[in-house]
Amino acid sequence: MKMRKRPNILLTGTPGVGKTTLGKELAQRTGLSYVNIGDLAQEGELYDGYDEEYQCPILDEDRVVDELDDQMVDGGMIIDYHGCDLFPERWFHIVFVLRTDNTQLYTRLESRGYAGKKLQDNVQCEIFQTIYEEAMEAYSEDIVHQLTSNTPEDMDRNLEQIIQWSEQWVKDNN
Ligand code: DAT
Repeated sequence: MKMRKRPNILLTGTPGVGKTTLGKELAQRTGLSYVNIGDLAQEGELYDGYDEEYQCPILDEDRVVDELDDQMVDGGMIIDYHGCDLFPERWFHIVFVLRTDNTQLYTRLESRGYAGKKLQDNVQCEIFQTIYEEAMEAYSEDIVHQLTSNTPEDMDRNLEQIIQWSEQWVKDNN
């Protein structure tokens, strides 16, 4: 039996905007597979050097792409990462950039233990809508959508919208 085609979804945005929370719930509700790029890199040690300024390993982007390519070609994947221009454009059928108000984001990142320059830089990343602009450059503008992610109600609404979109995509492509 031929497998039904399923879409690939990218959830991106500044750290703390709610990608992981949304992505995991979405996977449960849709049966799509959720992959957190940070976790994948950690498990496979897909690193290429160390960033002294931010005190974190540097992602080996080529190996991450190689690691996931077969699964992405098969479809049905939800990818979660705080960047988006490292992935091939052909991978995604839709790109969601989650957005959070600065004050809320500050509180969320602070309670995650971020402080000093790391905290400031991440909040600034959101203020300057860096990831949204990155997404608009890396993908066709008509597949890039911003989602407000301030409250649990926002998350419920976002979930419903993505589930509906996904169901429609499956109908249209099978
Ligand atoms: P990310 O994966 O983008 O780094 P996360 O899913 O870990 O973000 O969420 C960061 C924190 O914010 C976490 O404590 C859960 C909370 N959160 C996520 N989405 C939210 C929403 N829509 N409303 C309120 N809190 C939210």
